[in-house]
Amino acid sequence: MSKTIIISNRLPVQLQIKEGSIEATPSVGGLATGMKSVHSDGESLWIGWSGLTLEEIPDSLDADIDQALARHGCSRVDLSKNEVDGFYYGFSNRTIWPLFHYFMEYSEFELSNWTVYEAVNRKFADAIAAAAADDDVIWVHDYQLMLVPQMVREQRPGLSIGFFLHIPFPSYEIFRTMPWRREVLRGLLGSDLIGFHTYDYERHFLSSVRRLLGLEVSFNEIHLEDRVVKVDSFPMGIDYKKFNEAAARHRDMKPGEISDLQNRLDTHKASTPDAKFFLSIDRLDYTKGIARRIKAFEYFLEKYPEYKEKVRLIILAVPSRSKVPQYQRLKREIDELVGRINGELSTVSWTPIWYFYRSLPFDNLIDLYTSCDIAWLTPIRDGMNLVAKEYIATRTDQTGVLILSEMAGSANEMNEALLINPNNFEQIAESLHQALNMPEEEQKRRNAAMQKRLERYNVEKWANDFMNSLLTQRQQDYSMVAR
Ligand code: GDG
Repeated sequence: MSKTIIISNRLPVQLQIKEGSIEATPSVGGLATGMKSVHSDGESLWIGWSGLTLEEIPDSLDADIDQALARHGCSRVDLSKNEVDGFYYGFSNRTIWPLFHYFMEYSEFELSNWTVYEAVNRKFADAIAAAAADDDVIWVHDYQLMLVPQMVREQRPGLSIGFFLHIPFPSYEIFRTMPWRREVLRGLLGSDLIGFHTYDYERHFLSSVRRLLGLEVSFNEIHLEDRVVKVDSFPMGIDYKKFNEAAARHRDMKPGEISDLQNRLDTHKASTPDAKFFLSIDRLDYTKGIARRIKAFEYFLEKYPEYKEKVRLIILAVPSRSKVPQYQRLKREIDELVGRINGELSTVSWTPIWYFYRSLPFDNLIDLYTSCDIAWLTPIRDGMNLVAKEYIATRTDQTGVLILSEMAGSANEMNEALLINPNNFEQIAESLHQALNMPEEEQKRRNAAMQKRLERYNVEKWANDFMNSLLTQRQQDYSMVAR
C-alpha cells in the first residue's frame, strides 16, 4: 500500500533527554495538528530535523532516538551546528524570510549560507529518496526546503511530489533581487503541485516563473518538457473543534479549575466594570508589527484619553529565532516601548500594557482568547495568521471583535473582521473606537459568519484538499504521457 511522506524542517515531536533516556512528545503546532489526518499511524512517515544538533546527540542514545521517533511515525535528518547556522539561521531566516515578507533591507545574500542551504536540502532529498517506495506520495513543507522537490525528482522521477509554502510568495520585483532566484524556482518546479495560502501568492509565483524562466504558463499550469506542474491556493484552516470545545469547557470550569492567569483577568474585570482587554499574540517577529501596534495603542490613548484606566493591551510575544540580530533588536525595542508607556501612563490601579515574553500552555491561550474583548492582530506581512482564526473559534457566545491587518493572508477569508492597514494609525485608532462601541448584535452577526466558514474549511479539509489535488494532478500527468 502506498504511504505519504511528509517533510518539514522540524518534526512534529519534541525530543527531551531525561535521566539519560530519550522521550519524544508530540508538539502542538498548527502544522502538526493539521497533518494529523494525513499522518495517521502506519500509513505515513514524517521526515525532519529533530531539533538536536549532531554535537548534542550522544552516541549511546542514537538507537533510542530512532526508536522513540519511529513510535510517532517519524524519521530524522541529522544536522550539525554549522549546518543549522548556515541553513536555518542563515539562508532560511536571514535571506528568504525577510525577502518573502518584503523586508528587503534585512535580507542578506551570503554565498556561504546559500551553499549550506543547498547541501542541507540535498540531505533531506536523499533521505526521502532512500525511504520512498515507487507509489508513495511526497509532501514537502515550507521555505526552508524549496530545493527539495527537484532534488528528489532527479533521483526518483516517478514519485508524486507536492510542495506547500506557508509564507507569502513576494511579487516578481522583490523576488528577482535574490541572486539564486532561478535555482529556487527550478527547485520548486520539481513538484507536481505547488500550494500557497492565497491566490495573490500564487499569481506572484507564476509571474516569476514566466519572467525568470520563460516557461509557458496557462491559467494555473506550468508546462515543462515532460510534465505539467499545477499551482493552486489552499488557505490553511485550524482545528476548529479543538478550539471551540476547549472554550466551551473553559466556560463551564469550576472554581478550583481556574488558572491563576484567568483569576487575574477576572479580578481586573470585576474591579473595573467597563474594562476592556485588547489581545495581541504573535511570535516575536518583525513581520508581525508588534512594535508598531504598541505605538498605535499609545496614539489611541492620546486621541481618546477617556479610555485611560479602562482599556488594557495584553501582549503575548513568543520567543523566536533569538540568535538573529534583528530579533534581538526588536526584543529590546518592545521592552523599551512597554517600559516607557507603562512608566508614563500607569496609575495606582491601572497598568496599560501587560506583556508576556514566553510561550504559554494551551489552556492559558484559551484563557486569553476567551477573556479578551478585542483581538488586535496587525502583522505587516503574514502568510496566513492562524491566531485570528483561533480567536474567532473560541468565541462560543459569538461576542468579541477581531481587528485584522489587510496584509495577513487570513484577511481574504475574514471580511467580517475590522480590516485595517497596519501603517495607518488614524484608521487603527478609529477601528479600536468602533470595536469598543460595537453593539453586541453586530459582533454576533459578524462572528457567526466567520465561525461558519472556519468550521467548514478546517485544517483537515485543507490537508485533504491538497492531497486530493496532488493525486488528481498525478493521474492527469500519467494519462498525458500515455497519450
Ligand atoms: C507560519 C506563518 C501561517 C502562539 N503562541 C502560543 C501558541 N501559539 C500558536 C497559535 C498558532 C501558532 O502558534 C501561530 O501561528 P501563526 O499562523 O499565527 O503564525 P506563524 O508561527 O508565523 O506561522 C503564518 C502559518 O505558518 C501556517 O501556515 O499562518 O503566516 O508565518 O497556532 O495558537 N501556542 C501555545 N502557546 C503560546 O504561547 N500553546
